[in-house]
Amino acid sequence: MALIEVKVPDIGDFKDVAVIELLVKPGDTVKVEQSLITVESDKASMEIPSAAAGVVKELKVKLGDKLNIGDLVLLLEGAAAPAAPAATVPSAPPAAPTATPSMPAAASPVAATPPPAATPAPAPERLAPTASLPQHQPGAPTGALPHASPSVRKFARELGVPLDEVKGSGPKSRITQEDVQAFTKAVMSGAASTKAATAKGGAGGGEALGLLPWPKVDFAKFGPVERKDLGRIRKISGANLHRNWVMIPHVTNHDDADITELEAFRVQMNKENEKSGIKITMLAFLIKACVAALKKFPEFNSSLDGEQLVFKQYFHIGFAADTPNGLVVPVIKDADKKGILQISQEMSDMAKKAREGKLGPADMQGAGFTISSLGGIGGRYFTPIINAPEVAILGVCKSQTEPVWDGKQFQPRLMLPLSLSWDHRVIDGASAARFNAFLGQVLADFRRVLL
Ligand code: CAO
Repeated sequence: MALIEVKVPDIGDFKDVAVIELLVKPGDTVKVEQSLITVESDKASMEIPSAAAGVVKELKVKLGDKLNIGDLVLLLEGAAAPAAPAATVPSAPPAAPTATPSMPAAASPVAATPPPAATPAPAPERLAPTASLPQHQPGAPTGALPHASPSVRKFARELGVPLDEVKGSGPKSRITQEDVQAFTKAVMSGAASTKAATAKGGAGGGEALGLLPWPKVDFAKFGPVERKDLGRIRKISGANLHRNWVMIPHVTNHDDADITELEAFRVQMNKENEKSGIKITMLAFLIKACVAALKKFPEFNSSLDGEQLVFKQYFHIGFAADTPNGLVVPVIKDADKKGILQISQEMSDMAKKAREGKLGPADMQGAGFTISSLGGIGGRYFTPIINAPEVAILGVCKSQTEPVWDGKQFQPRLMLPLSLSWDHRVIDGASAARFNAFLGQVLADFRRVLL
């Protein structure tokens, strides 16, 4: 197979530009115009694209090397003959590296901050006439700019990270992609704040989204008040709910399930099992019905991990439990392998432990899907918030006897309101409607669970 020499193209008047980043390694497959290395002069940095497609055979440069036009960058093994070097300078920046699994590229509070004014500003001076790559231009009117390669700049810009607030850990305090990720994580976890948020008071990070500051009111002006610290569970669940609400594009589909026969069966079973001391609950049936739906629609039992979906082959179902200290979500593990009686018993034990504040971390971990039931309390429909990293949650409210048209006349049927919230990055409305419809069919005729 032909070996192709990839050389430094025409980069204008710049001489002895230093190699500051190697973006490929031997064995990598590269496309035409894919960035191979980043070079930097004392005025600007830019990425050198590949003139041809192929597999990297050998890198001919290392970090710190000084390069000039025509210098050999690497040898490619490939069929395509290289284009003329000058024509290889792309007119648009190459794609930024993908976000790592630990920091999904989803919208986040910091992602919504206005991009740093400096990065998209038109550069007064270009490395090469056709190159639009250089972003780090000390001569730009926006003043001193942080030290980072174009790909890191693009990455930061996409996340809305203000680069001038990121501390660089690379040579000469150069900001690396890892620095941008660490900054984002610190802001997300509340361990750090952007200057924009701090300047405006920082309540809940809303200012970082460009929102008005949280209203500060002297309530005592209007009447007597009492202040109480938020409890530990409320603080933890509040922070989690807030993150999930802001980061997940939620949609909720509402539907109704006819549970007339199922409720009659449940009541009958409870009568027959009175002596066992185990009360069969509607929630136990719902857990089993959801397992059947998750088997049929596996994306509802998945999690986003960077650009991959993780499909779980286990069926661990969380259920929201209201306690005097706040909301907790115990998990019924391997619900597919358990019967209704066992699930009812476990739920009752776990709900008791939850109310007594005795649940351990293991009791609340590993859920692939969650059910939040307000059936014992009331209401019609609501919008449950997805319990990340899950991608869907089912809310159920109080069932009511309603007139349902059977084609000839109205029949009194016991109808259970369902509210399914789902992550639109993973699930579409049609799938959600099918999931609810299937759930309705199973609840209407529980024999379908066996199919
Ligand atoms: N429709 C009508 N009645 C229902 C029902 C429904 N969907 N679900 C339960 N009920 C009835 C039960 O049959 C029971 O009636 P009886 O006492 O006459 O038998 C009564 O309501 C109480 O049920 P329960 O709430 O004790 O039991 P459960 O299995 O339904 O729920 C638990 C257990 C732990 C989920 C519940 O106690 C709880 O904490 N729910 C709140 C969850 C919550 O807060 N979700 C919101 C999260 S978002 O903030």
